[in-house]
Amino acid sequence: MSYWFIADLHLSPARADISALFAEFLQQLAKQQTEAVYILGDLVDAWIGDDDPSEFALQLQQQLRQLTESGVPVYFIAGNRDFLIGQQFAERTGVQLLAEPSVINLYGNATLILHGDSLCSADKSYQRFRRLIRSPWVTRLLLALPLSLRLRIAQRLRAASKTQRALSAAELELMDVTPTTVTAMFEHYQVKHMIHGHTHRPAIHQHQLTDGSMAQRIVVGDWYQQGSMLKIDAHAVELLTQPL
Ligand SMILES: [Mn+2]
Repeated sequence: MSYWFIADLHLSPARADISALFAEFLQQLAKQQTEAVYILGDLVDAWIGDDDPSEFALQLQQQLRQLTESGVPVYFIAGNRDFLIGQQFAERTGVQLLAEPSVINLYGNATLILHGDSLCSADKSYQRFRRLIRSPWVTRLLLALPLSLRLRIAQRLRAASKTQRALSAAELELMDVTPTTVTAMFEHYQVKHMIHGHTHRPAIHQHQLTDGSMAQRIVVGDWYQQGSMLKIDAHAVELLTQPL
């Protein structure tokens, strides 16, 4: 039996190739010995609300439904692109929404799971924006906007992310996790294992905590040029990729 972790798929109507690979991946999971699947945020490039009637949104929810109906538990932690995924989505798909961060038990190891943007604390202006946009009253306000307006906002966001210029070394640094914040998270939640996405830098890192003990942080990769997944079973921890 294996646990699977994925993040940063950024599924969108503009990338049918990624959606096809994701659909195939879900079908594979239904056929294998899958203990559970954890989606650690940014499943989609933009989510405007569970009332989105688009073919893209409906198809995605159907595909997830098929997997949960096959008996595989699927859990979701929101990222910075899809925090408007809500209760209706959960009911339609059978996917269980988890609070961020959550602690899960993987073969006796208490493991902190989160999207990861909260770890990038050097970027102060982003963290201010995050606190604002993720506050419950802003979420309510966003969802109260007419669907047509939310669609236009999502289109703008998608267009903006497509025209990203090359980033400077300093900007890239800001977009990675802040080591002191990582250490603080390990110690606050009293765990030695952490799994997250967001930075699009798949790797297994070791961190020394202030008491000298070691902790492990696994970063799950994105799905821009390939499928990326983390597979954990009783014997191995593997970061895998699948070609588009
Ligand atoms: Mn993200």
